[in-house]
Amino acid sequence: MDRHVSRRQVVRVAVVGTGVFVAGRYFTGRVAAAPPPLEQKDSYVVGFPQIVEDNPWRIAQSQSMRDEAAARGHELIYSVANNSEATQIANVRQLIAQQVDFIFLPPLSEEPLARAVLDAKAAGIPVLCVDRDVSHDIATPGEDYLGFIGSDFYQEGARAAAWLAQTMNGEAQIIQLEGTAGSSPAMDRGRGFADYLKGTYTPNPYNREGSATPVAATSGGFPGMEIVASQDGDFNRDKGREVFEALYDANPNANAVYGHNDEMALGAINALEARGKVPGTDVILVSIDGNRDALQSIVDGKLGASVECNPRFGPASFDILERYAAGEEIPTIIINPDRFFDASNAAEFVDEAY
Ligand code: GYE
Repeated sequence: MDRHVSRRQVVRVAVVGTGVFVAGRYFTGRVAAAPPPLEQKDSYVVGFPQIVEDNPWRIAQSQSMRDEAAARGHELIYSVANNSEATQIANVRQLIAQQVDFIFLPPLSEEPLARAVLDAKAAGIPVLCVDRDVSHDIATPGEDYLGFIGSDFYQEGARAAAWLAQTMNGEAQIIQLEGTAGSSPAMDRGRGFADYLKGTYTPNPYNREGSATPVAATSGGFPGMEIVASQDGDFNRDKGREVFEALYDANPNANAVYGHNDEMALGAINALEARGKVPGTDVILVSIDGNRDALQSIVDGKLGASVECNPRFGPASFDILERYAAGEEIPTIIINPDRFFDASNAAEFVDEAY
């Protein structure tokens, strides 16, 4: 069984018989197998400890959360961790110390931030993971936190692979620019792409209302599609460019790029142009997010395609908070619907992009 499936399907038994400290009181006996409750109020104080603000996706997400909090009369306590796990954990602890009502957590990476989720639970504060998830081996959705809202990253990787395999007629030497190591989108986008090319991709069972054009499983895969080099570019344009330069100089026959986000692919496009290469002709690029620069680059014929990963889910996130407070059962995985942008439609959407 591949790690993707096993990680998502893990079912943990609630801890029984151990003592725990909850909100200043010591309990022995069974730990509640549900996230902390949330009382119904007109106005909440909610925490949003953002990861970083170095790319348009993050800026659009923060803006969506701020706008929605303001529209509904809630107070949003915002911080930014500058891509440091230690800082993001400290920022969660700060929110716990302030006794906020609720935390929307975009976890930088799956494992270290899962511990922060457990800290919030112990303090009686419900958490919803937004845009990235934490490790289910450490924190159990539906028990330790409400769950996850975001995109189906595994499918995003497969959609990028499907477009590239078709565009390259099944033959390519691919450089992969990976997202931040240990983050759920980097892991699942890598695996979805690789599995699709191997012919082992099968859509996630939870992807019911996800994308309008879900890719199907393939049989046999694409043996002529080879990932010749792959490295972490931290979801960042400059780092993506630097990593691409080193990988491309070592693999000058590479003729395709898969970026785990648009920013890194745009960095690779800069590097290619600096080397006198023609992106879109000499090297075909595909990435994920659908930001404005990426759509413009598609219009300009440089980037080939971008799988949408919608960052504007403030409204859906606050809906979940209010439904939870009203006592509704919340699904542990909520997938945003995502579109697909290529030369056929990028011009139409560039103005509304972020
Ligand atoms: O693709 C990227 C951002 O976690 C889904 O993180 C998000 C990703 C997004 O930095 O641009």
